[in-house]
Amino acid sequence: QPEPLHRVSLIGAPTDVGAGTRGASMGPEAMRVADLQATLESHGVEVLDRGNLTGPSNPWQPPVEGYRHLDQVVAWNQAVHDAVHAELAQGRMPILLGGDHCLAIGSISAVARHCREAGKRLRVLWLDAHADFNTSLLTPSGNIHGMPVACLCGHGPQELVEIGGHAPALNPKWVRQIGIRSVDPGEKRFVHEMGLEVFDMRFIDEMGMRHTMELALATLDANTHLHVSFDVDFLDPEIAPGVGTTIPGGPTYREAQLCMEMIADTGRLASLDVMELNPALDLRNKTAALAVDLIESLFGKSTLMRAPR
Ligand code: 4U7
Ligand code: MN
Ligand code: MN
Ligand code: MN
Repeated sequence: QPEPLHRVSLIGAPTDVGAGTRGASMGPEAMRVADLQATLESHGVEVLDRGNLTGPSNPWQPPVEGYRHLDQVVAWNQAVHDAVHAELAQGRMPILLGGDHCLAIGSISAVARHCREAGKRLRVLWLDAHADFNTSLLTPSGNIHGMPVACLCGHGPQELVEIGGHAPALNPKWVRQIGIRSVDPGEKRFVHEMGLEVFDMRFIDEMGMRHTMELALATLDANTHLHVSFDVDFLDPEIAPGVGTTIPGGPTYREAQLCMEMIADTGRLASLDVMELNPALDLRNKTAALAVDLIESLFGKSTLMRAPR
């Protein structure tokens, strides 16, 4: 049953070094202001706020050999890796508050390392408008927040690929991508080549969120560590304007809730990233409040139709 869920550690990573728009560095504080800690506590979760990690500032430079800010991205991801791994080693559930999505490299490398050490199977759900599967040769921007899944699967600069001490951190077979609707041409070919399992918006339109999640969550067992990497731009921009890269045609409020509720029902959620929230582009912290609402559903907020567990 869902034992790791009850001891959570919040880790803030206030940086936007991997992004193409400034402002995701303010994401952790916006989620605190939207009452994340008290909201989780109201569901009986023990929450420790570990505060914010520190790292280099954003130098705002053009790409060098296909990467923007590689040194700074490595430093931040090393800090994230160490912090996330330390929580997992203590039997706690880390929630990484981003920060841009390049930090999923450090977070998920730490999760993968923990799973190797603990003999667990790993399943990663990647909730995003984007596949984040670019490489230095494929990227149209050089922004490393468009590359974390490729890096985790072994395709990227050695300093990032090896951050968890074992490369690659992930087998593409362990990943399910959900909500995808913006993939660059070269990236698309590479996603197919690597055999990533993608439930794109067309699939969700045709099959519905319920069937999508049944497939994405199939074959979990009692020994599976479930990691969710939630890029807030997964959500439709009508409900979630506070992100740097809005792509129309995302999940509605209810579709997103159902997605989170079905993850909660598995009882297997053991680590979480909440990334790319950009308060500089938000409206009165509305997107932060929505992110907190959805995180609450991941922790079993239920309506009257289901008996509390
Ligand atoms: B996010 C992009 F070109 N694909 O690589 C790129 F469209 O973490 C966007 O999902 C990446 O928000 C978006 O720069 C990264 C672009
Ligand atoms: Mn995205
Ligand atoms: Mn992303
Ligand atoms: Mn983004």
